[in-house]
Amino acid sequence: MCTKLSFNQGQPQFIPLTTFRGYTEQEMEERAQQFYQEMARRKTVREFSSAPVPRAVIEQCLLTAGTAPSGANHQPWHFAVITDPDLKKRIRVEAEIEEREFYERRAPQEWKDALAPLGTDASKPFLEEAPYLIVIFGQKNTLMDDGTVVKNYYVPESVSIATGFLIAALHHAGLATLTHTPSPMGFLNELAARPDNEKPYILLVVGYPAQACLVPNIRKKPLSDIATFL
Ligand code: IYR
Repeated sequence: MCTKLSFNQGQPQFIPLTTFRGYTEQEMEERAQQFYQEMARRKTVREFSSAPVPRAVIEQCLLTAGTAPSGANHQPWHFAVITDPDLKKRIRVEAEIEEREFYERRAPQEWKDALAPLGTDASKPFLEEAPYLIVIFGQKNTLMDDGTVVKNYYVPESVSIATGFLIAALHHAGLATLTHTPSPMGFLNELAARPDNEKPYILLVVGYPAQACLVPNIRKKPLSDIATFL
């Protein structure tokens, strides 16, 4: 079971929405464009500096992730924040075992071809080099204060939204990330000491880019390819 939480208990209670901010149409366009530019600068990084990152920044970004919407507001996520060098090494060892299996045996050629432009392989030195590894777990259920077990809803969706918030927050704060998905990643439950009702979704590698860091020359799709207006 996961840690005890009390949330959403009892009858609906409504309070005035005081936090919403409206803007003029021009302001909205400017803000939308500025935020796009800010987010479009973000690149997934695979070469990290080992320079330390202030824990306060990570904590603040995790709080931002925790503001994400979730099924029934159950907030079915847990962020295991790993800085211990021995633990990082063990995670690297386990991840590389899975990755070697993936690249040498499990992955069909079509998948390997799709990954070719990214230049990825089974070697994952960043798991030791980056100052922070954040393992993002989804919780199938939650243990309430009164001892009852409450089922959670839309867990993958909720965890994915929170992860998006976290990536955006870390980028905004001036940090680089890598969304890493060793597969299968069940070994992370044991290494991060998380219970069986939790499933690891993503291992987020966080830090500064290495000096002279290179990234793949890839592009995002244009609007016409990603949206239709009906
Ligand atoms: N998990 C592997 C393979 C991999 C898969 C996808 I889909 C990517 O976008 C990138 C990598 C790895 O981390 O190398």
